[in-house]
Amino acid sequence: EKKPINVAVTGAAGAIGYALLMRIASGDMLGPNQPVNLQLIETEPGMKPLSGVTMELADCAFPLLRSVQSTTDLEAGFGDAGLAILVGARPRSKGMERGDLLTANASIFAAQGAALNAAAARDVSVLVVGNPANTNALVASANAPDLSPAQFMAMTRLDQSRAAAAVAAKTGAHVRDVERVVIWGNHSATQYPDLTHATVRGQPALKAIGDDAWVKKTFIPDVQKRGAAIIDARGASSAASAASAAVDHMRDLVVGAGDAWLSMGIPSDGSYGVEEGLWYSVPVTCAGKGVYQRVGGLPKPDDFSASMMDATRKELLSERDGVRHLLPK
Ligand code: NAX
Repeated sequence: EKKPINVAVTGAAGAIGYALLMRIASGDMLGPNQPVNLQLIETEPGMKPLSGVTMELADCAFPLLRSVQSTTDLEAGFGDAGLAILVGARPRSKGMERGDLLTANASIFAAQGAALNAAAARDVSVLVVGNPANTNALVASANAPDLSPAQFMAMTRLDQSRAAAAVAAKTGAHVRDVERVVIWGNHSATQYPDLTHATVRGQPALKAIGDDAWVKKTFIPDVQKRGAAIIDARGASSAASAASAAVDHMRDLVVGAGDAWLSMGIPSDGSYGVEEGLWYSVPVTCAGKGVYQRVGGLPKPDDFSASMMDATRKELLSERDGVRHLLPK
């Protein structure tokens, strides 16, 4: 039998955690032959609801679930973790300014970066889901000097899937037939969902859609604001779809995804005028075993794309300015 993989999840008692843990434990994320140990991290007030979730995990009698540990201690929770999914974050409360939220969350991710640095497996892959995800990934990595920045990723997979689903609906194709949709930049309303390289059934998506006004006036803003539309309809933010995107991201990273283009927020290498040190979403391919590679050699973006990519870059810069005091010199 395969050796179990240790998967750490923060915010495990939250809405995303509830959906995510079931998918990991059932084998959806790492496959039907891969046992897992769950290492669940919560706040003190989160421990009681978490005990209910772990009762349910036991009651599911998942054949692949080898052990479940629940803790408030970061180093214990991240100990020897091969995969870490950082979901727990402070939600925006009434009257809270965006800057306050940024700082409150950044201090959480500074502590988690330091604990990962101290305790996780040296080849750990860290996926940041909690918002503001890109800047939280930056802060966590900055506090983990012994791990490579490339090991920290911010999740934009949900945005990618939302964009692909919108294109499928528009063209009457199945979502599986929509490829190479790209999310650039921040996981926020400034993100740029880009169809320049996308294909539908192997044909250029922009040609299949044939409606530039729809792309610019409907598709892009709808994808950017999809999270708000779900809150408006459901009275709660997307949870199952966010969990599903995290499962997809980690599965592709660990198992590999051939030549598929997948978007993730990773440390910039300076391309597209994005300064190094920002976590900016770009297309990558995944070879498996935690290895990903940026898609290179793309033609220079046209003026519209360049201005969209620049706007989201500027937002990430200003977020970094807001957390500078938490970045070690
Ligand atoms: P919930 O409020 O339901 O759950 C969050 C959980 O995290 C709570 O149980 C809380 O006790 C715990 N928590 C808070 N601080 C913690 C800490 N320091 N250590 C460990 N646990 C901690 O939120 P949920 O709906 O699950 O959303 C979680 C995060 O995901 C939010 O920041 C949200 O904005 C973000 N999202 C990110 C998405 C993405 O695509 N990157 C999409 C969905 C979601 O909006």
